[in-house]
Amino acid sequence: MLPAIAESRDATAEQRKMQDLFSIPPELPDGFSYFPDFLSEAEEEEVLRLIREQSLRPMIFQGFEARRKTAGFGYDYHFDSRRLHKGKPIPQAFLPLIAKAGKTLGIPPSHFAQLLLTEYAPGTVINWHRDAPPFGQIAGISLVSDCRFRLRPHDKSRQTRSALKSFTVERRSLYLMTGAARQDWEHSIAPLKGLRYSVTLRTLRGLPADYGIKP
Ligand SMILES: O=C(O)CCC(=O)C(=O)O
Repeated sequence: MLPAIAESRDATAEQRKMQDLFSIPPELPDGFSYFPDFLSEAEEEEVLRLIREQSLRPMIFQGFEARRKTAGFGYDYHFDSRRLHKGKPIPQAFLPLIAKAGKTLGIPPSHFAQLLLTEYAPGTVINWHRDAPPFGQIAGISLVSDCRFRLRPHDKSRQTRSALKSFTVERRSLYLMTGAARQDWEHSIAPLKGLRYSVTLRTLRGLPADYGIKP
């Protein structure tokens, strides 16, 4: 009995070591920042309540209905006309969340020109893409479920298996993509295990800082 117990203890220690090894986040590209526990549980509930007050509609992307629902505010990019359009103003109720994200990221809240609310049904993916060209920095807040976030170089010749970064983005976390992570890398989300919501905040490139929200 004793050796078996010792063996099973060893196995557990070994497993823990392996888990630790796999939970070490991969080295992320320059410009990707991650803030776990950005929201408390109570704040997450409050943001969910605000999202549920909005009417999210199935997203149409290049003529097809995607399996996610969205509601966008502020500036939006239309892929057909390849132009930015000014939509409904960002609801005041989201200002405290935007201010908190801005404070954490060192971005003045007025620089955020778009607020995008997204609901992902279980099983939904986001395919490989870079965000639309007029947008600058991209911040994402995750709610309800974790997701498997992936990054790969945009340059096809560098899209090797070993260049792929795959890591968990937890519920209640905040991430930022700027610089190389925004420009030289693409991102995607693996099929979601559960319902997930995200709040995406985008700045615009090269415009004065008076186009965004007014605190
Ligand atoms: O939900 C997210 O965190 C990512 C959203 C995204 O990549 C997008 O809307 O382009």
